[in-house]
Amino acid sequence: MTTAATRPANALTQKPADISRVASDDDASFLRDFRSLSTIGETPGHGVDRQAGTAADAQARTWFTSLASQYGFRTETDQVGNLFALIEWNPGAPYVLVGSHLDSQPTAGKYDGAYGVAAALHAARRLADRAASKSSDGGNGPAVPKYNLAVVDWFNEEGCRFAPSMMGSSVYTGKLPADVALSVTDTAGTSVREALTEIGHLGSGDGPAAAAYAEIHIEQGRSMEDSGTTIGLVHACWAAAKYTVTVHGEQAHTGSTVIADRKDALLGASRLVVLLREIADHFSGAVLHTSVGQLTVYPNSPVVVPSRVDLVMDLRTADEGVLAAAKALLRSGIAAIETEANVSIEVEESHAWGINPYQPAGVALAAECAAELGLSNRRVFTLAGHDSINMKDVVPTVMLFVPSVDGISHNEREYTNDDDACAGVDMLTRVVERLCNGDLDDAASPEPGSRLEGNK
Ligand code: HGY
Ligand code: MN
Ligand code: MN
Repeated sequence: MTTAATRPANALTQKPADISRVASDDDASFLRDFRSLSTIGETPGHGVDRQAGTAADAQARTWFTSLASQYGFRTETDQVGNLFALIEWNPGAPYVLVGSHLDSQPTAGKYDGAYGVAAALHAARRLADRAASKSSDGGNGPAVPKYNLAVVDWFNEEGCRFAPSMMGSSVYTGKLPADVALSVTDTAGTSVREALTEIGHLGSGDGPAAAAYAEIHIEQGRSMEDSGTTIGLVHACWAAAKYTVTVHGEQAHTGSTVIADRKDALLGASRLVVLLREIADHFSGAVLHTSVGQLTVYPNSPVVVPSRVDLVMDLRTADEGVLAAAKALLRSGIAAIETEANVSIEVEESHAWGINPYQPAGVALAAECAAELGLSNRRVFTLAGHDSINMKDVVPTVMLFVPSVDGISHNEREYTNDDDACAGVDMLTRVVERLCNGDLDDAASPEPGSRLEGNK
């Protein structure tokens, strides 16, 4: 079987429904830049490690600013490290934002987030070139766009070093106070403010005012590959509920303390891990995904019964009813574990989002663009979180996917073939061109009145 690991780096998969794309200089230029980005923070397993606010993240941000300045875009950084490359066509007009994130999970793939930022820079460069050739042909080309354009690298989308995830876009959209974000610390006690200062990327202000937002990302699942689809039109997201949990026990000798006297925090935590899987199994049809992705044991000595375990629980589903039922099972399961394992368990819901639709007009606009370009497309859910989940609550937003080979994600073997990656850049360019022309101005926002006109 051909897997992401064995597939050649330039493998092409042409889907029957697509009009054959002819590889262009634009494709070659995009792939060259994306490959250079992929070497930053590269791991021995050919993935990347660029956790937010680290030296590798800083290097990726320098890659961004160098490319932006090569294209003639001005760059600025806001108060929580969101990095923007701006093209101003209409002084005073708000911006269409397009981007994703350059930070990664530890031992991550090269595509998650980074593909979307590289694609956004290239889409912006193509649109800037077109606008420049229009002004040099005496105004006979297409009209000057209504909105300005800004490419964005959202700070700390992944949330692995600093929780919560989608931190930069949460602050930008007013969902998380900047002070709270800047005060978050990693496990070594370094705050976001200190990390950004250390890498020289603590900026100021709120960033440019947004009129609309577009993002392209790899699917991180296999539905598009299975259906032979090149472009995913994201119409809604799964709900997520993340909990930070502390299991309290009592430190004791692993050899000498009799079993009946033990308050073993790790036993309680282990039962929680199992409980989460049992709850997922309880709902047939795979409509609920549950995990514990992080476990910190104290004092973590071979000869000590642990007194404390911190962990993070993550529940995702496309069904609010399932989520409510899962939460009820979780509550009763936790109470039982406290009794059976002789521990106490503190639970805090630390980050959550609901099943909110993207604006249907944005999905329709994206479908039109895909049809114009002859690219196969279908409506898809996003199971993972994205900065667009925040942005869609405040401005008209288009979220696009390209296929992930074998659905592999948060793994060094994550892979998208070059042809799909390049088709995605064409698609993003066309969508952003239409957003800059104001084609989604009438799209209702799920929370009317919360658009970011006052963001500046
Ligand atoms: O939680 C998430 O899905 C994320 O950070 N992308
Ligand atoms: Mn991502
Ligand atoms: Mn990710």
